[in-house]
Amino acid sequence: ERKTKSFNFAAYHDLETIYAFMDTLVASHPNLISKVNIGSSYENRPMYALKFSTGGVSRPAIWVDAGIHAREWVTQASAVWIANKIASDYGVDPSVTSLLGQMDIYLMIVTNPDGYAFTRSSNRMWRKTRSVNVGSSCRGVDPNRNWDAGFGGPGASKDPCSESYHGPSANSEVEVKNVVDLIKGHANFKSFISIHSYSQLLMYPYGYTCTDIPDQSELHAVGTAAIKELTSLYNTRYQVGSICKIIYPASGGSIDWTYNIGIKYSFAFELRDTGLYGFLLPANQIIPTAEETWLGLKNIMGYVRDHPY
Ligand code: PAY
Ligand code: ZN
Repeated sequence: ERKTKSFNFAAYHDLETIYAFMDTLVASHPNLISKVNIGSSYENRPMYALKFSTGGVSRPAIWVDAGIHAREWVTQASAVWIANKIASDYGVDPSVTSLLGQMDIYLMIVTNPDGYAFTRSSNRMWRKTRSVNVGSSCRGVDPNRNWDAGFGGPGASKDPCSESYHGPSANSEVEVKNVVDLIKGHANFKSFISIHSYSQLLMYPYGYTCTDIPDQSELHAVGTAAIKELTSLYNTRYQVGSICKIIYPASGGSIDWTYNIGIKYSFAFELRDTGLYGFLLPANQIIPTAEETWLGLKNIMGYVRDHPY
């Protein structure tokens, strides 16, 4: 309690500090939060999800991840703030309380720990994993081109030196495989939300094709309602649409895979800004970004809770 209160949410932190924050948060909310080790990264760093649960057995659940792209620092930083917010709002905010009365939330703050460590130590603009590519001196695979959905299709590169290199095969990246295994093993996720930056977008599938999904009109309405909440706080403008239509064709993305395995409420956020600072968003925007994002997220989560399927 004392330590989370002194944590500086308005700063970017290294991996060790984020992991220490998670331990402190779990220790101060032992009946609500546990740390789930879903496996290790390529360079052998542990990958942790925070599980928020008030009990039950394999309750319907919502997945939220941040930082699958290493350089998108406001996403990991916002996820830290959001973890703390969920913990402190449980029992206080009726919508969080009722959500956690029925569902579990899994929050993975640093989905690409090797890449994140590399952005801190060597190259602030690193996006990919850090795996070695056979036959190339370029390292890393784009972990958002490596999922088994339209793998190797439009908007992905077969060049290991490209920022959007899809990798040798779907799930070749252990970081992706670890999440895939957790999702499949759990088998009761109702929503999967991946947090990226930047561009101020709320997107739904597909990325690998501009063909509409069967649930297009519902997801568009859910997204539009969520963005209305998000924008209400600081007037940050967002657009809503499919990945393919509002940003660009991108195959092998996480939410296309989760949608195709039956997780209807699959969304991806692109947080602030629209390019002025881009990935280098000043730290004084972390808390406002996290606050507004949380309003959008909470709106989606409430909808998911109220629309079981
Ligand atoms: O799932 O968010 C998605 C697909 C679209 C993103 C992607 O390329 O994976 C969009 C980019 C991202 O967040 O990685 C947008 C940023 C600004 C970029 O690097 O181009
Ligand atoms: Zn990204």
